[in-house]
Amino acid sequence: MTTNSLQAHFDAKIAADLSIEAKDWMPDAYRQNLIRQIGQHAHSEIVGMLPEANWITRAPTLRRKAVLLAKVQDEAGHGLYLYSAAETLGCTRQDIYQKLLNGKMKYSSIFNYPTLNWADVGVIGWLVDGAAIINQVALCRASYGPYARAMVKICKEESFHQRQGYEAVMVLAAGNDAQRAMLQDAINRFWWPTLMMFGPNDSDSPNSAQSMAWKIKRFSNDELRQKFIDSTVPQLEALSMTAPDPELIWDETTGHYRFGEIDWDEFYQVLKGQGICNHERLETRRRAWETGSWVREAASVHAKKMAARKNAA
Ligand code: BYC
Repeated sequence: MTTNSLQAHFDAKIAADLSIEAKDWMPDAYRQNLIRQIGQHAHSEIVGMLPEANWITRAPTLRRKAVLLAKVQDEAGHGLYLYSAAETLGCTRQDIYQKLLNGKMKYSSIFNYPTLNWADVGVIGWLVDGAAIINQVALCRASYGPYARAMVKICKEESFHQRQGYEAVMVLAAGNDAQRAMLQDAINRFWWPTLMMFGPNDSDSPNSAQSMAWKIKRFSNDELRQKFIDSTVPQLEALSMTAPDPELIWDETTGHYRFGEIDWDEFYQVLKGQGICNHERLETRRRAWETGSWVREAASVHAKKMAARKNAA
């Protein structure tokens, strides 16, 4: 088949909403765009373990500790499904992981903010996992099959994470003045960074148009951000808490909340590595890579021995 007919076949599958699978022909730009997005997504899961893991040793009860441990382990699992999905596109896990460690690939900006108190853990589950679900439910219909299928399992677990986060903040909201103040403080610090998770406004998003044409993204950054705000503000009100946005108001005519301008300077500073925790997050991952070298070495020796035994049999 000529490149033109392969391209026509690919375009027809996208138009018909059929999945593109690993062995199918695909344009190189589609492949590279997916490696970029899936890789960034995988790195986000792995770096995203760190802010909450900070509280495992200080969880207020044994039950909270067990739940938090399980949640953080789930995030590691999400990273592994996503690295596997990226590998189906022909890149190696080692290569894209090195690109995380040397700063050539991004991870979600949200994980460059510190977790200062216990309420932050509940707020991450509720707001950050809540935002992730809105984004990821749409990705369950991404045109690339291995990415879409990984998303289905991830979304099931993220729903549980969001529920546990909301349950934790409900307890604080029903607590004493100090607990309610701690919760409000956590919401104040995480509200805007959570809105930034959806990426730049559509007019400033260089990848969106092509990703939507390829049906990798089904909704734009602004559409998903609006969906998140519309579904989250009633939850905020149910807690008798407020968002740190004086312009947040229900608009009868559009049937959506209107909200203030995001601080895009802050967003781009964080992307450039100037956020509060960028340095610490990458250093932690680099240290884990170095101190874990013996595990990789032992695993590869074991794999070689097993292969030799199989060949000899
Ligand atoms: N942070 O053209 P755009 C989780 C980058 S973890 C950092 O709109 P695109 C969890 C973007 O990559 C799950 N970078 O890009 C884990 C691009 O840069 P490059 C987190 C961002 O790809 C543990 C540039 O800005 N979810 O749930 O069309 C505990 C221009 O943007 C961000 C995902 O990773 C950002 N916020 O759309 C708890 C979702 N926003 O690559 C929870 C998967 C934008 O050109 N990713 N950039 O150098 C996506 O859905 C899309 O990649 C985005 C951006 C919506 C984020």
